[in-house]
Amino acid sequence: MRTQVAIVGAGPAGLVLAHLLHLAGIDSVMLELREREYVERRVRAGVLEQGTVDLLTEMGVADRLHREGLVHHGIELRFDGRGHRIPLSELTNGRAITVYGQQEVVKDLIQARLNVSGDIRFGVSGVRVDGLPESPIVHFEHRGAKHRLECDIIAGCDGFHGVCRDAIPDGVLSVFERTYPFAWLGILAETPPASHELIYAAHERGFALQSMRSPQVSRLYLQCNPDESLDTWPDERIWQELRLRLALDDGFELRDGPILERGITPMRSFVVEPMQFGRLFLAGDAAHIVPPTGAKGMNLAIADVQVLAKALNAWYRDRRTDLLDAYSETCLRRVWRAEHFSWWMTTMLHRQPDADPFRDRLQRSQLRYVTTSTAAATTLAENYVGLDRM
Ligand code: RFL
Ligand code: PHB
Repeated sequence: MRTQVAIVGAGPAGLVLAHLLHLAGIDSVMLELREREYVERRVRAGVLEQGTVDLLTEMGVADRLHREGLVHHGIELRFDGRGHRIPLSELTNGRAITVYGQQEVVKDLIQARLNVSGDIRFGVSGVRVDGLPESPIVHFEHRGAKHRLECDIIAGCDGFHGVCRDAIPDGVLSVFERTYPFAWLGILAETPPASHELIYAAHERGFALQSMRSPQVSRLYLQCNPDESLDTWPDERIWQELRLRLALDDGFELRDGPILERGITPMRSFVVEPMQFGRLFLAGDAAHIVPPTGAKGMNLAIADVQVLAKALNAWYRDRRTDLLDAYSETCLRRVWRAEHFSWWMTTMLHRQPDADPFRDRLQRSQLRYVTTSTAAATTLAENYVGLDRM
């Protein structure tokens, strides 16, 4: 079997890449470990930058996104019992974010691939990358048969726990990493969001976030310990803790409802450099992770493949290698900006487990500054809505 680009992983990065290549007349085969139903149900990110929405719109895969997505022009930072709105659009020449679940983006993209008879194989196993750096081959098993896929390029879009990054020989990659001494407990609940904008709350009991998926469904998060088990978080405890951390001096009502989904996510910052090795290109979580506080992970994954698709197009069409050669460098500029922003938001909003009065004072000062200085709020706003692409 042969294709031009073998794409490993059908998350946002792999799916957007496959579709962009299709639009440029480049063939791909996409290999996904999980079954379609699993991928489409995986609850994760929810915030799309303006640039992500613009790209999906240009690609012709955003009809439902425009019908059902919730456009937000501001977010709230809440601390000391008071809320402070950051007017994102006012501070960024009218840019906005759209709240639309990652699994909805994934569903729309899978449908778009299938509509044009794109080759996506779900439920593959034993994916193995061979022939690097210059003659890439992907071996895999699918529905009981072994396959060998020859290709010009491999796009490693297989997330943090994938196999592509590990196919790069020792000594090639530099790893930059931080783990945080806390995690997020996330729930999806059938209850209307208590506020129509996202609320990021810094509280002495820990961080809390109110987000949403629709006018009827809330997405809520609580800072917890990384080694905690969901068993220690019965529904009543989750709602009580959310109410305490999101409380306002002049009253805030959070109505509970059936919890549809729950999970605990550890928090880390992680980057490998470079993001390419010969004909293998890493994109999205396969190359970098950000803590979710800045809402950047899915957006970065999509921005990477936007760069990769453009570079591959120049290579196939004009035999130009400059954009492919510069892939890693181009992506890493955006990646490191998002790494900094996500680390900064995380540090400003979370409680450190080892109480340190000096750090507490710095944190409080930073929160006051961001919510009272237009210059500081603009820094937050322009990073949150996303910097210009490419
Ligand atoms: P994905 O989505 O992990 O997709 C990788 C795909 O590869 C498959 N795979 C393999 N396939 C074949 N062979 C193998 N050996 C394979 N190993 C793995 C996997 O099954 C999967 O389908 O990576 P991608 O495409 O790079 O996309 C990255 C995003 O998913 C991720 O960054 C975001 O979800 C992060 N994130 C957020 N990002 C945002 O932009 N905005 C947010 O608001 C936001 N909130 C979040 C988040 C992530 C969270 N969790 C659960 C990690 C909130 C949370 C709680
Ligand atoms: C979400 O809605 O899942 C969400 C929103 C904002 C974040 C992270 C996750 O920073």
